[in-house]
Amino acid sequence: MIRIRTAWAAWLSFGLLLGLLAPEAWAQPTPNLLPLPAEMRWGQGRLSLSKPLKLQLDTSPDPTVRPAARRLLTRLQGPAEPATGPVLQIRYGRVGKPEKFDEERYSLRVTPMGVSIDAPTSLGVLRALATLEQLPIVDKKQRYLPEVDIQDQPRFAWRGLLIDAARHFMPVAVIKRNIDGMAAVKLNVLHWHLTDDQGFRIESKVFPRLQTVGSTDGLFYSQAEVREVLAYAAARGIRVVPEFDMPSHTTSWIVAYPRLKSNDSTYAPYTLWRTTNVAIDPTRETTYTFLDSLLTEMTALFPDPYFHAGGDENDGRNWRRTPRIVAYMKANKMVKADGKTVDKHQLQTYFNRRVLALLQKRGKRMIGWDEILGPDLPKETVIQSWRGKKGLNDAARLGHPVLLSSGYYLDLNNTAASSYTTDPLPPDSPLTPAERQLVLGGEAAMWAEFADSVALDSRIWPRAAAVAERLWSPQAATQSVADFYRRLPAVSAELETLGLRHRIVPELLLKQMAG
Ligand code: CP6
Repeated sequence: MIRIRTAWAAWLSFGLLLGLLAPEAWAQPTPNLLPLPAEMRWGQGRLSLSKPLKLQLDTSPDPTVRPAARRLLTRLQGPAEPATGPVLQIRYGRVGKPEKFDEERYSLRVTPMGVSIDAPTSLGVLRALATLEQLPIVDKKQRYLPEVDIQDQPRFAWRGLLIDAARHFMPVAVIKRNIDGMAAVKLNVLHWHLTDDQGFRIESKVFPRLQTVGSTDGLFYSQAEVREVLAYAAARGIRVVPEFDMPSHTTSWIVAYPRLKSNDSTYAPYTLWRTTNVAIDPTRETTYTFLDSLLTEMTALFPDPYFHAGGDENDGRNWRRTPRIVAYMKANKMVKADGKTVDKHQLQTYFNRRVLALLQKRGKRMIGWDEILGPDLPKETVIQSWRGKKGLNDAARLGHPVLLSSGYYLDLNNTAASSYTTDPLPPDSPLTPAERQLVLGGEAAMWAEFADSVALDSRIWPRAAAVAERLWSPQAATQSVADFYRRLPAVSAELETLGLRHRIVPELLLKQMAG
């Protein structure tokens, strides 16, 4: 007994002595995780990756989990499936449904013996795998996972990326690799901007002129390609919300089907930058018969419960210059307080309500840009705020679920730091606790007037990672811009390996430096 105690004490004092002499020598480097997990505790042990991990997943009611784990292991250690060795054990409770904002919580533990992932839903497992991908440390040619215990969950349920595929068409392969990038930083909603003045980029079987005449370069997604993208995203726990932008931003629709137009002005040829302020005619019943057929087709194609109907940047000029529409506004008392001046906003609200009814009939919740906000707008409509923080606060005060995009516009070439410090709910937010509950999250936005499919990746990455961390990680742990920039190169390198080319090629850089 005494001898054991003595041995213990000896070892203890030896350990303490070493600890006192060189604490840093014993602290191993920690990986640069991004987004930062909610809680993590680093240990001193390590799990060498010289022996490949064996996947242990006993039953998997969600068919996405095993392929996701295999993809991760292939990226970590190659395609070998060893029969023995340290184990990656995955356990989860039930199938997670991204479209239901199901739980994304997970715990991830690495010990010298193996790795274990536990989560209430399969969605949590997918997020844990994204963290695991960022864990390996390379040390004097040895690769290992540091011992760690991570408990993680997102701050906001809606962490989106808007990709404008209308101004410049973005091929399926480009969309897919950006979905991979999203998964790497735990973004979970692809907002696919499919139509705009310059092009209608999705096949309609009911109104085929939309894509054949409405896309001057003939580039659009077939419905089979759309399904392929939806499956690819779903396998990564990512929702896809399509946007059909109306009543404005619809030159392509009107060129294809002139019966939608408001007046008889001739339409300027397409330009990438500025188009005339056209809007489809909200006063004719034929407009709604058209939309009913189109939305029936498109809501069946996209399974997500949310559907984006645009609503931005309609200045009303096109309506005010059309005598028939002005007469309609007067006849329906859509006038300002003076009782005389027509109020296009009331007509837009009327249009929104009609579109909302068409979407609700198909079981969808409507999203619109912040211009559609008004006292008569039904509360279930989700508002996406892009013109400023005010839109977000106004919408929440009026009882609407709301998303922040103002401050997250990647195409404006703002810095990652400016996105990083933009918080949907900063400590000084004027919203009440009940109003705060309505803030679902936010979306980075990549408008593509000035970016084609080659430039796209380098405009989105790595800056979208700033929005990803802002929306996933706890507020208190993410107040240092410097620490964010310190961790960013690691995720940037990870994104490069996913095919998202955004770094300056080192050889070129060296040549430039050499003059
Ligand atoms: N396209 C569409 C755009 C923008 C919007 N809608 C936009 C406006 C201003 C800025 C960036 C983008 N290019 N359809 C507004 C939501 Cl600064």
